[in-house]
Amino acid sequence: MTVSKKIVLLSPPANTHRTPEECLGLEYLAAESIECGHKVDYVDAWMSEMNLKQVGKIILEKNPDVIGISPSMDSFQIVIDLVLFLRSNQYKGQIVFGGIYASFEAESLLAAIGSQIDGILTGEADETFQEFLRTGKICDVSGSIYQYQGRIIRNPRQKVSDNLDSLPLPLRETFSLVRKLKTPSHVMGSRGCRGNCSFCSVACYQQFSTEKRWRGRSPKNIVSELVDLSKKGEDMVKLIDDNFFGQRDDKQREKRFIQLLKDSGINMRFRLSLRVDDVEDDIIESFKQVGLFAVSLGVESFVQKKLNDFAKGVTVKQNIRALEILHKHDIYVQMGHIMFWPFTTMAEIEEELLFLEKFKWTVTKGICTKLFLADGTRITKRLYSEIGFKGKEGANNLYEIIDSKANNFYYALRSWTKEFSPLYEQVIDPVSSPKNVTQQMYESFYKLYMRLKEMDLEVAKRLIPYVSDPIKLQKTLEQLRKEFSESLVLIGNQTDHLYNQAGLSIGQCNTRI
Ligand code: B12
Ligand code: SF4
Repeated sequence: MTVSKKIVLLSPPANTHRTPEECLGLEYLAAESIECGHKVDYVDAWMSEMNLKQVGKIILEKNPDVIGISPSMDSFQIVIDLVLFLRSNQYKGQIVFGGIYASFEAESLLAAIGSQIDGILTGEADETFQEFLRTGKICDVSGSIYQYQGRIIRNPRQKVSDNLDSLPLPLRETFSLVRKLKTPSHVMGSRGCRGNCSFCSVACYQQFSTEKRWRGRSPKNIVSELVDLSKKGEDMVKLIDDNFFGQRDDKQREKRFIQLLKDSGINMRFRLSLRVDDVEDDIIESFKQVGLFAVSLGVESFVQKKLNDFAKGVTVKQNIRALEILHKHDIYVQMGHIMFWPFTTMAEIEEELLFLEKFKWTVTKGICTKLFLADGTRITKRLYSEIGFKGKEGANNLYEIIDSKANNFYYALRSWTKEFSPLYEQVIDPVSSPKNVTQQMYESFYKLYMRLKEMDLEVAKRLIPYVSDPIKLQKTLEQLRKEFSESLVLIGNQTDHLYNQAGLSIGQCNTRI
């Protein structure tokens, strides 16, 4: 017989200005724990804009047997401070971490507070978290990493179920907050990705739990969740899958999904992520008919050599074709694009800029995008041995660009982008998150975003002639700042106005005890 435990599951406050979104992973664990007879208090401190003191107080009052926390890159330090606060206030229960960040950063988390927590449950924890609640001993649970007598112990990998339909639906206790913050509800249609790009954490995160690259829920199971959400009043969802189109089965799964969604009669806008080799004219058209309005698309580069280095498994031609199809169907595209990596050259930058200009209607988080080197990925391992790193910031290993002209260009562009990054984030967030605002409001934000993008492209073009001369680069930057300052103030005012009209607010940083 299972002993019922009192659990707090916590999505911690985060040190970021982006607007908070729900933590679906914890919502699954909450539903699974309730199903197994445990009493769960679900605390989304990020969405409720709690500060650390408030979170600490709530947890101490509840005094649960187990606390499960999902730290992120932006909450790493906060979570450490919270654990120390709880322990110094005589909290004696068990504490476990899990999720992607904790799995990859297990060693640094254990180095910081290994003696204060039970440990980390890596990878998908639908079964292992229940096992931990049952046994109470992290050393008996597969896939755990913990500290024992000062040493770090890694238990062998767990086995996860391939049948995602058997999972209970996630707990939606934060639904009213989701609606208040105007973020679409998150829905998971699959886990993993059939791609295996060298820089991607998703592909290697799967390896904590399974050999399989991709596992999908059945269309029926997904649509029944969408219908449930619609009955609650939801009209926009973000399918958080990294690759909604997982299988190579002639799109049978997707076609069935479209049919069932049509039959359900619900009215739901949605956004999903896909690979460029999944983009086909007819399927995009059918998806649009049932509510698809935006996609996140991993293009990454318009230089074939870079695509090969990133193991994207696609060609520049396929990238172009996918973008053209999506544009033809008026789908907003949030395009993953990586301008800089250690081996970037000026010739490549000029090539990329030509395509960024051609596809300037895509949404990118600025144009000064640099390859993120998370631990665990193949490219991080390769570059560590080839070039070494300068240090680490969050989950990102830091490096220089080897070509000096490309490096000068990067720093100049970064200095331009950094100065306006709060404005950038404010303008882009409703478009890229996306926010659940009217289509008309979405378009207004998009237009403002386009003005920033055009400015960026212009700045890049004007900096290029001076890449071998840092002094001239600086002077040109100053001149550009002066030239664009009035327009930026105007965009800022218009953005504030739109935020007011749409009832949106900017994320707060509530990270101090
Ligand atoms: C939705 C999402 C977000 C959302 C919501 C985050 C949240 N609160 O959960 C938003 C948009 C806010 C977001 C922001 C960011 N994200 Co994000 N995000 C995702 C995405 C697409 C899906 C996550 C998800 O819901 N998965 C579905 C659920 C069911 O799975 P899960 O979360 O993995 O949970 C399972 C296990 O991990 C585990 N688990 C999770 N938590 C816990 C806790 C405990 C105690 C235990 C035991 C187990 C456990 O059990 C769960 C069930 O099996 C992932 C990609 C991915 N596939 O994971 C990227 C991803 C996690 N994000 C990423 C990044 C980089 C970011 C940002 C830093 C981006 C940025 N530059 O701003 C920010 C960080 C901000 C923040 N504070 O989180 C990277 C992480 C890379 C890395 N190595 O760390 C990913 C992998 C995307 C990618 N392809 O690179 N993100
Ligand atoms: S296609 Fe996207 S999600 Fe899949 S492995 Fe590549 S980068 Fe990761």
